[in-house]
Amino acid sequence: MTSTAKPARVGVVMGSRSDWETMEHAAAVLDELGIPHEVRVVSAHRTPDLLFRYAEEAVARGIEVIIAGAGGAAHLPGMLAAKTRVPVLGVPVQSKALNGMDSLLSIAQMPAGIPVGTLAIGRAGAVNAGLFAASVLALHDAAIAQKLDGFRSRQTQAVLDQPDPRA
Ligand code: RP5
Repeated sequence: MTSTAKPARVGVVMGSRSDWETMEHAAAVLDELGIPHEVRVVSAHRTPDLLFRYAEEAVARGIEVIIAGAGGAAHLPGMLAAKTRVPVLGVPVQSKALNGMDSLLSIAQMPAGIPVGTLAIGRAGAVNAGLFAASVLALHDAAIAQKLDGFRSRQTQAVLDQPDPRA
């Protein structure tokens, strides 16, 4: 699925359909900023060959950032990063057993040489991964830069407009 007819520039991937509840927040940010993206389930453990293929083809397909969400033994972001130079942003999904601490540590504790940019656990991490991807694209895309600046201004104004938390 792509958000528009244009080729995807960001890949939003996740280890399981059950991660969509979290990862839809990354896709929503990309939609809001008009960034063409695709959404895929790619499991490090259940579909390892697909994972390798996705990572190996990413550069040639024009994917500029990969956002990868996974929970528990969250190997997906690290393994993608191992197989492509496309920047990988990892979103730790909040697991039931350990509240996402397992996901966070699995994603963050990469060995030197293969970086994954690790975001916060859960929805905040997914939202920020979308915004981070937008920031990367905005470095060389004036239209995205303008949309991102607008998003940030509106967010700031919304806080300033409601200074009383009881209102
Ligand atoms: C991980 O295992 C997925 O990223 C997901 O967060 C977790 C549980 O997957 P399901 O059992 O819900 O498919 O690989």
